[in-house]
Amino acid sequence: MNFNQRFLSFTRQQNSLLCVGLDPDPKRFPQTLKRDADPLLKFCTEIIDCTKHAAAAFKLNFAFFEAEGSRGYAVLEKLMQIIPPNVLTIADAKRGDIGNSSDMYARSILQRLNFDAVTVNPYMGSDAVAPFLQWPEKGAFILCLTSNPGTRDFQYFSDGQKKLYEKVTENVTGWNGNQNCGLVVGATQPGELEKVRTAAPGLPFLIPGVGAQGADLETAVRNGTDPAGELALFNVSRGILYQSAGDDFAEKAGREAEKIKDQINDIRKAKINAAAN
Ligand code: OMP
Repeated sequence: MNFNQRFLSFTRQQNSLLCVGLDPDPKRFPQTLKRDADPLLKFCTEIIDCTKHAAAAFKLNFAFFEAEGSRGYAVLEKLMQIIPPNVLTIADAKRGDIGNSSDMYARSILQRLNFDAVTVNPYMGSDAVAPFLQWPEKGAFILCLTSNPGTRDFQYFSDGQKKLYEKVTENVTGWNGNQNCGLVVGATQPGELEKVRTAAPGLPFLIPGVGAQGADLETAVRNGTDPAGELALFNVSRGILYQSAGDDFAEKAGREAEKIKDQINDIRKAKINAAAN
């Protein structure tokens, strides 16, 4: 099965378009956890355990693990053993380099660590992205229009005909021979999200920006899903991880994940019903 088919089968099986973002920040860990032998592992393990029923995917942000050095990398490896096989694993590593270097990044993330997908930066072009697409069952979410204020610096640059993010959308559609390309499009720019969805109707989208970055969930789901209300994952990290600073942090995270999953599903249903009427 290619990645894009797997994407649909995971989201359907879990009946969820929620991606739980694992961005574990030790400064925000509950006090009691700080006395644990391995607070990073304990925090992530408990979060995974309490949110896995509501998640279609976990996105592990490498920055938060690499900041802990070799201990953080060891936690990353352990978490890959703990995450259940019915939930997609996305390495948020934003890689991309000359071909032979990208090939090593792809091997380390998609083969050795065995992630299902990785976030990739397309700035260096097709040869930098290609190594991440060599295994059809593994996917690459390519940065298209990001959620941060800095998008204005480059991504909106136009040659008079197309903006850079539109060019990225067009090229990625052309790189999808193995049916394993996806796009990262921020929920913070809902009008553009709708435009990218129209330009790339068959690609899975990874959509961050809901929660701490303040994007509206309803507009993001309406504009980011395909006409069948599918092919999108909505990532929420801080908005789930830090619901409570007490011992009940994982339980509260689980409840919030469940709530967001249900909200997304209600919006999908309303979108499909509105289109049918
Ligand atoms: P929260 O704002 O805490 O939900 O975290 C958002 C997560 O999505 C972080 O891990 C970011 O690194 C990531 N992200 C963005 O916020 N914006 C983007 O445009 C792209 C990403 C990403 O590639 O995941």
